[in-house]
Amino acid sequence: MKKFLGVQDIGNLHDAVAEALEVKRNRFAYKHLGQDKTLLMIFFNNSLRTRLSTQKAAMNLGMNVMVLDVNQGAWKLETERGVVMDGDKSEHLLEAIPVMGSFCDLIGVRSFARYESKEDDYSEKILQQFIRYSGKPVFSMESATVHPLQAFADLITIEEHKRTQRPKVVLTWAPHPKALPQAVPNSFAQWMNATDYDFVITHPHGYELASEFAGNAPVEYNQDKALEGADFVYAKNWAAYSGDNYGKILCQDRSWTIDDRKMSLTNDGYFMHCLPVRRNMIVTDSVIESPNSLVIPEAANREISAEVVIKRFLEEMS
Ligand code: AN0
Ligand code: CP
Repeated sequence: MKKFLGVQDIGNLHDAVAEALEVKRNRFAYKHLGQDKTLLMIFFNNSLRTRLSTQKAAMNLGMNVMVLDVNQGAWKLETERGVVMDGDKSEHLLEAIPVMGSFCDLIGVRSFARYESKEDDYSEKILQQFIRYSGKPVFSMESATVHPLQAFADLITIEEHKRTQRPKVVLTWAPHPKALPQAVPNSFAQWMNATDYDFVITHPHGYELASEFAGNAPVEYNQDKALEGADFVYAKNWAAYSGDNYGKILCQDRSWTIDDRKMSLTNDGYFMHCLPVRRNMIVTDSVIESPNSLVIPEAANREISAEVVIKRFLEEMS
């Protein structure tokens, strides 16, 4: 593995989940793999879970870990080539990336969509430059269009809790005061489409995801109907993707908030969200605090998804 961005990079999903469950039972068994190896985690955006879980996973594997918050203490970075750098940016990404690469064996990058250019975001312009110029393997810790470590943790969580072989999993849009990226729903849809689950997407008109991620998953615009008989309800807000509405908020309808009535339509379904979550916008206090809420074990599985991915990188190095 030279990079980890999507479900295509992890190979057989059944094997990946089996490996995750084995790593979870015995998370310090591979400590030798990371000896004298260094992980560099680069954050262009905030994080709680990704930062802690990925560092923990690397430490489980015996690695040294360095974390750089690009916006706190580093030089302000220019990302456009050809710019006359007479403004407030002191360094270009094209020097910064190979310098960073020279101090580590593996790089994780968090860099959200900027919503300045759909083309730049959907070509993963920042992450691709790390892949091209760092000289080291690179993984997404949520980049412009994907959050694969989250989707892998979500899959592990569903596998641990499913009560039928082929559960019904519903990805539902929910309201939020700010425009959020499509990375989490994109990856969730991509990974769910790679399983044999009964996977349904529901959102208001105008929130259609990019077809490369949504695939052939049915889209049901009536949220109540979509939730009928669901075993897992995966809530998330995202901004519009389609056409000129890219990055815009089109709907603030609070009737899409996941509350007890919505959950009563499901098959005693579990509630999932990647966190951080705004209570009583996305989900009510009552639902997130209910015994059917998986948000904490789901977050805890981020350590496991990261450990499997980093372990695979290390195995290729040794
Ligand atoms: C981010 C998002 O929606 O992509 C990170 C989620 C893991 N959330 C916020 O910015 C609040
Ligand atoms: N779910 C997730 O990636 O959380 P953070 O943004 O806190 O890392």
